[in-house]
Amino acid sequence: MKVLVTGFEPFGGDEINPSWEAVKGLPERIGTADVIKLRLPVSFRRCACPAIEAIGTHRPDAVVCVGAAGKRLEVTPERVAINVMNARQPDNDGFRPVDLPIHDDGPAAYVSTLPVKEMVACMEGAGIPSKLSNTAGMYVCNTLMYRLLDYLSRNNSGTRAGFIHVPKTLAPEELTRGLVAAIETIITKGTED
Ligand code: PCA
Repeated sequence: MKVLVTGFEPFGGDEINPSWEAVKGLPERIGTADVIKLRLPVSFRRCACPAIEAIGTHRPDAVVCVGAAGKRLEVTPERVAINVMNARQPDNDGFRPVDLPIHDDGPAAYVSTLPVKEMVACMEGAGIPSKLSNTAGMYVCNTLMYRLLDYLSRNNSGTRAGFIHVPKTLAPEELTRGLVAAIETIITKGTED
């Protein structure tokens, strides 16, 4: 089994992005799965391309994308991505979309194909504050989740995918522990029904 895990480069003038710090700290293997790590640009237009390329190269069983959510206090698996781009601040390419669709002919939303509720329970069990989130926002993280689920559904792929937002309030080691717990759940539990 293989799991592709992505984090983001810094944005908004920050020196680091806790999502990449957390992903970087993951072991090369979790349970029976090989872990492939990838750092993505904070760019509406470019964020999904390296991930889609890595899916083609590695054929992972699951893709777990991770991003930072400044105002949150828990590690939050996302339930859904919506077909909207709306930004208060420009991305790292200087692009600031307002109320634009991600895909003109795409569905309004895609639901995570990861077992999000079990992931929350497992992280809580590991002592990491966690909560299910019903919105991934309308910035680059939502676009990445939408684009990947769109790509996987259009290609009839059995690969499961979803997104986890991490807070800035927890140490990177704690975030990494949370991700390990979430990935263990994905490996053992399969898709939420
Ligand atoms: N967080 C942003 C984009 C990159 C990141 O780490 C977001 O929530 O959309």
